[in-house]
Amino acid sequence: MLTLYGVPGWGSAISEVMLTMAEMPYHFVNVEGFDEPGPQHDVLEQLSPLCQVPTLRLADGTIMSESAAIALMILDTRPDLAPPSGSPQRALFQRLLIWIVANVYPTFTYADYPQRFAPDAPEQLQNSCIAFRKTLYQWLDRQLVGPYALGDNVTLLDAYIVVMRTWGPRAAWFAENTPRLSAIADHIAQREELQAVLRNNDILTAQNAN
Ligand SMILES: N[C@@H](CCC(=O)N[C@@H](CS)C(=O)NCC(=O)O)C(=O)O
Repeated sequence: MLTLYGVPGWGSAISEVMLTMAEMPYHFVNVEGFDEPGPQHDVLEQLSPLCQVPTLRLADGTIMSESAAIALMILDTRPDLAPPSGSPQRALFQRLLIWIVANVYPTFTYADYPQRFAPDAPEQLQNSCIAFRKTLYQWLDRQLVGPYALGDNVTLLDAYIVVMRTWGPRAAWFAENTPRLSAIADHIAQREELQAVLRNNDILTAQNAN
């Protein structure tokens, strides 16, 4: 059995959505508060030195971190959750998977913990990360196809879209500035098999999220 360490609504939700799409059962361990000193931090740090969620322990005890690495691992058993090898959509899938974790995700690392990285100018760092993130999402919006991120078929990339749309700058901003991304997130959020996992992570449709 897989064990996923996370916090409802946080980055672990991306992995939860992926595992649910892939019909891979997992046990969820809530490590809320892990980003402050304390027992949850100690548990997670022992597993993964960066102390981030998602962190996944495989059945044999192997530790996986990094949402994109977890996606690639899932594709080993569920290749149908990405476009076929050799297709142009496959290249876009690979590009956007890495692009999101390499560019968008770090804006959260720095903006959520600015004091850690710029103790003399935390507000400046936070503001510039948030502004930069908006430009990234606007570029991403232009790459997306619809009704799912890459067209007619759901892929693991859609897990990022439906979860990240609920994070800053929040659903109302996405609806106004990145309408394609917003519509895709709405479309994914309607999938029957995802209802429980989305509810457990407080991931609502745009109508409800602020
Ligand atoms: N590159 C990682 C980023 C994971 C990440 O930044 N997770 C956030 C929560 S959404 C976190 O654990 N932040 C705590 C920290 O960075 O100290 C991934 O793609 O999984």
